[in-house]
Amino acid sequence: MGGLLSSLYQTLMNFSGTNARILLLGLDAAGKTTLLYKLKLNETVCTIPTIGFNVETVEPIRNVTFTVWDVGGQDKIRTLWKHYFINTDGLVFVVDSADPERFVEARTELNAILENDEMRGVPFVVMANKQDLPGARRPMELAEVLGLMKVKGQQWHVQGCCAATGDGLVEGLEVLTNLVKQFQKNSSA
Ligand code: G3D
Ligand code: MG
Repeated sequence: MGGLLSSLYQTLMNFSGTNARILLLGLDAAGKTTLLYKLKLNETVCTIPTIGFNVETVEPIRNVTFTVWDVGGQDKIRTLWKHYFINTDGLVFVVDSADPERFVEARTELNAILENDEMRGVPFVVMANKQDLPGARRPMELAEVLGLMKVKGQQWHVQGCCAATGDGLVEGLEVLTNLVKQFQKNSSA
């Protein structure tokens, strides 16, 4: 656990100098809260009750802020997301790899997120979560069903992980850190 935490802090340290706003999104039950707790980001979680959906914000760690909410289900509230997309530097999209019945829904929601002007060019990492469960789809298979190969104009990576044990979390965030740094450099150029 100490190892996981120190690698996370090492990774987030790479952001130093710049502030980064990271969104952590996914369908309900994908594993977002588990992931936050595993990374010990729970202590500072505060919930902002919002009409239609609850937004959690994690206090900045090494200049990095995480904002979290459940996506899915209600088309109507999607218009409310926009406000939270402004100035986003990176997206973590968590998927339950062992729940194929919800892959289409996950794909629809991810596309709805990426379609926003505010998200243009923003890099993202798909966390193919629950790899420990029997029948979990492998990361590349998930990339296929989510239609990631068709994504244009933004960098992405799919990371197999198990939020319950922490496996793969730091690796995924490390990739995101590098993509975000590149994105910030290009945006300021
Ligand atoms: P959410 O915050 O995205 O809605 P949660 O999702 O973090 O609340 O997780 C939903 C359920 O999935 C929880 O189970 C949680 O323990 C489980 N879960 C999360 N990550 C993993 C994982 O990597 N492997 C396995 N096997 N389960 C995981 P409960 O039963 O508490 O609802
Ligand atoms: Mg949750």
